Amino acid sequence: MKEQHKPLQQYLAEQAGRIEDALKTAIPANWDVPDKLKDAMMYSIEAGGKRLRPVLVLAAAEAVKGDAQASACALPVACAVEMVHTYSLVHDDLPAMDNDDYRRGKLTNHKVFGEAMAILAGDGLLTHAFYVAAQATRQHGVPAETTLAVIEDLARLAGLPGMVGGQAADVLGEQGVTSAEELRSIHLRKTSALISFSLVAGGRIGGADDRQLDALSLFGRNIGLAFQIQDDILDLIGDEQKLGKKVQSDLRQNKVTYPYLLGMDESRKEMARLTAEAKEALARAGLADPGRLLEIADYLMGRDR
Ligand code: GRG
Repeated sequence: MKEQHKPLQQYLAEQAGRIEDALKTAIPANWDVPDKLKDAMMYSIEAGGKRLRPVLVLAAAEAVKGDAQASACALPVACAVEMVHTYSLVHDDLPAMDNDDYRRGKLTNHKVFGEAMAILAGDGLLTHAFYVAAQATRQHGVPAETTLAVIEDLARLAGLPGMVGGQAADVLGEQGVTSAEELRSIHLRKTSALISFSLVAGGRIGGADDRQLDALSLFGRNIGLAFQIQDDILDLIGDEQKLGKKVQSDLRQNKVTYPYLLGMDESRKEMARLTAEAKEALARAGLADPGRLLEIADYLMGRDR
């Protein structure tokens, strides 16, 4: 049976399982690392996120090659992006940023390990991600040129013109964001950049040409924005359920969101428009088997967590 004929939920669960197994051994056992630091890093890694970004790395490699086995050598990069994503959540939850007590249904890292260790766990996850990505070449024979391009993309898209820059713009502009354009610019950096990275990285490892990489990048940018809109909608619905009434704005946490700026209906329309544009770009890119990625784009719009 071809991989794409499996039900999506089964595919997502199996890929998440492969990634979680690989993450368990990501820190070499013979390294001299304080146990507390390792525990703090693994606490957040194992807290059970959706593993969306690493699954996209694997699915993109498979889509380009048209072969479910093609993603084995992309596993180190899949682990690397999940480590970068997890570090961003650990740091985002700190008192100096969002000051959150819960994440992924568990106490946040600093609540369990203290602020200093949470900062270091985030630093450790970010730094180690680059070591892990390099293993694509060291252990899986991915051409060094390809891994170099992937590492360069990761530093850029997780970094200054990407996630870190977007988070800085968000922190600096708090309460000042007034237009959907400004909001889009922040989300493109905070959310889409890492999602787009994941697709392009998988594409590179699968052997995509430049046109296909451009299509994967656009697909990632758009589904990243759509993902963020659905995130905001789910947050708002969650709040309404908790409070038992309609919540008029997202200003409760100084957070300006799509539903706040555009309303629920327009936000849903924008999400559908972005997803349709993403799917069109991908369908035209001449990938060997784009079906699974197209399915994931639809799934993200309807997700409930
Ligand atoms: C601290 C440099 C730095 C950046 C933080 C990721 C981030 C930037 C902030 C977290 C807040 C937020 C709403 C970010 C947008 C991206 C997003 C929706 C993250 C949550 O991703 P999911 O839903 O999380 O994939 P899981 O837990 O499933 O992995």
